[in-house]
Amino acid sequence: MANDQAHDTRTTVAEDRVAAAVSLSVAGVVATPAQGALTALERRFTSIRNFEGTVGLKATGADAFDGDQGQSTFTTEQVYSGTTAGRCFLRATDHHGGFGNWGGRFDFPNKLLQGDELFIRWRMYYPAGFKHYADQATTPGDRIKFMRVKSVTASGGNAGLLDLYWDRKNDLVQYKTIKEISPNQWKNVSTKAEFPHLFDQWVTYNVHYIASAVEGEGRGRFWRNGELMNDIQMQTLSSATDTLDWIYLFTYWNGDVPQAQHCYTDDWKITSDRNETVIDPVTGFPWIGV
Ligand SMILES: [Ca+2]
Repeated sequence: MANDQAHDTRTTVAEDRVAAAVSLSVAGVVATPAQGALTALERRFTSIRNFEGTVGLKATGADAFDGDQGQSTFTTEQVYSGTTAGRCFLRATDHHGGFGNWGGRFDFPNKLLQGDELFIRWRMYYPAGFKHYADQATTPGDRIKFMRVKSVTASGGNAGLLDLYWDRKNDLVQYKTIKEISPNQWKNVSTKAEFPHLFDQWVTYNVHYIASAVEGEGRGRFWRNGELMNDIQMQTLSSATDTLDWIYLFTYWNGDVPQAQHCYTDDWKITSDRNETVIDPVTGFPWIGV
């Protein structure tokens, strides 16, 4: 099929990957509106968070995190768009998780149900020396929870999170995705060789989820800087009656903090409405775009 990455040598042949990513910004490569709509009309929403705010104050409000922002502030140190961005800060003393100190939460205006879909595009900046892993001496093997979609049961209980992870420092895999359930459903997204961490530059991520408790119907697609990392058939809900309710950026360091450090975030777009997306000209998949 035309939309199958396996048949698109622009993204499956290693030497074509750089050219494919570059081609997205070349004039003449025009993305067209995405076709079809999965999310029911009454559950379509779009949320923009550009982290415009008063420098030094907590990064919370209608243009930033809705809560759990902890130590996150508005800053001009690094800015992707507008005049400020969000600065996420982690203390060396934030051991054993430090929930609520790291990153923050974006609420959805409404719950998303099985069969609905979710598109997310955001920017991150990691200064040189930033460590994407837990302290290996005290908590060997711990992966870091990066971008997390909260799942809730019909009665309001915790149904586990749908997470994008940074994998272990010494693992060949770089990004992993998991649907927390019993047992957890793990999938590899990309390797360190293909997608090494980037520093002192803005990095753009795109994710597309289709919500389903059926692995063959659920979907996770992941891009970095316009390059498709993976297109995965995956279970994105634990139960067909669960919902997707909000997003965490970090919020929890999965093990001991290796050092005091910070990174930046800006220019979030979160939508369940395919009308807010276009077709990625390289893969043929719908996305928000770079
Ligand atoms: Ca901004």
